[in-house]
Amino acid sequence: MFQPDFEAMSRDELEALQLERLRATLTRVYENVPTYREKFDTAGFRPDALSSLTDLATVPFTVKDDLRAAYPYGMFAAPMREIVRVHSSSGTTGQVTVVGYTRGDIERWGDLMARTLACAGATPDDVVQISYGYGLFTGGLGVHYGSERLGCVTIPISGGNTKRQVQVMKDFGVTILAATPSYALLLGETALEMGIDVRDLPLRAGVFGAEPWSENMRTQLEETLGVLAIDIYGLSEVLGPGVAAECSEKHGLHVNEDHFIIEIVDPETLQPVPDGEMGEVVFTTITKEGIPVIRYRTRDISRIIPGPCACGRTFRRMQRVSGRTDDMLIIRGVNVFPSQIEQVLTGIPGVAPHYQVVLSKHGSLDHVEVHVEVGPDFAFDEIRALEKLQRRVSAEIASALAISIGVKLVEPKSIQRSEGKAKRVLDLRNEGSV
Ligand code: DLL
Repeated sequence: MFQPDFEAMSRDELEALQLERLRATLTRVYENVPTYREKFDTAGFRPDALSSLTDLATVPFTVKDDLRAAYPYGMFAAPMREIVRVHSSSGTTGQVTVVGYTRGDIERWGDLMARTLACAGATPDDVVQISYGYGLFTGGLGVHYGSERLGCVTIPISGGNTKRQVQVMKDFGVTILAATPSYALLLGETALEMGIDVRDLPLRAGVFGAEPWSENMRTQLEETLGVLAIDIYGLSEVLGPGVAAECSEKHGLHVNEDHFIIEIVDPETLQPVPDGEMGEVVFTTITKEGIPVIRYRTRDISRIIPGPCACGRTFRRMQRVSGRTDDMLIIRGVNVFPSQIEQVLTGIPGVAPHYQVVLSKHGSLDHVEVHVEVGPDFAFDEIRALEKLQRRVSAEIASALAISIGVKLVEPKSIQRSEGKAKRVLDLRNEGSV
């Protein structure tokens, strides 16, 4: 553990610390951010009236639109002269949002990312290749500061130029890879094409996140790269990476609860649900200065895994995020996340872990089809074998997810590879009828 005094705190100590920090944060935003002042006033909530952590449930939520409306700096709670860094979300789902960090925020972020890397067993003897994108995306620089903080050799290679990445991994003696799981897969595939088996290299752990991935994908990555693969989670509005991470037990992600209060709420009623039940993840930051967020609705779906963890960390664990409410497909009434389809596909021999869910219009009806590549050794011109495999894929999806869905097997390498977050859903519904 990087900070055992915090990571293994007793629950009582932790809750006392949370309450103190929460009070300070609520006062800070009330005094400095008009959006919060208005929200709190309208709800009749006064920060000094908060007497226990359960009172948090009476505080209004914050949503992405609040940040958009305050674009670019309107929700900052520190004067601009104290802000030393900004990051921003990609804006693929609308207007971009901007987040700001004070020097103290950057330091704490470094600590939290050092914790994250330590969860993967990293020490100052490690060599960390950071293949998350650098820039306005929080992935690259987030991991970077954590790696330096821990004292690892830090390789700021960013995403892209995949052959060079493989060469660097080999030549520089990389032991830990930080990348999206889809990019890690591409790195492994590219290495094989270059005649390099990553399992023969010193690489021993991967910190993979920034997009949903399945348990079977973990097995594939661990087998093809010869690593311990852990899931790391975060979002720019709350911090970036460093919000939660799996330990080597690989059973849920420890939330850094001394910095973030997690709640799971029913996405319809917005009422908190008991530990163990699925719902939307809501975070309140309690140490951020630049842009604290109060009850921020992430749209990510998860649950708290009840009970202690064998690793000794006392922070509660959240289950891996299977998807976002915005990515959820409703297929004839059944809710499905692309990562659940991935879990099925990656368990079938003969198909490759490269897939896309394609939405189109047939007349006025929505049509859903999964495109998945066959494995590199599959003879694509053997029609019978192809039909057999296709039937198997359809049947396994039907049995696991209780939906019947079109499946199209496609040739190896025909699905676009990603160097960052993979695009799992291709929505062609506005591009005319098929
Ligand atoms: O993706 C921060 C990050 C960088 C996390 C590097 C981990 C590693 P955003 O670009 O703001 O920030 O996207 C945040 O990505 O709300 C989730 O929907 C999704 N996400 C992030 N990590 C995971 C994960 C970064 N481990 C959004 N599993 C979040 C599933 C994830 N989804």
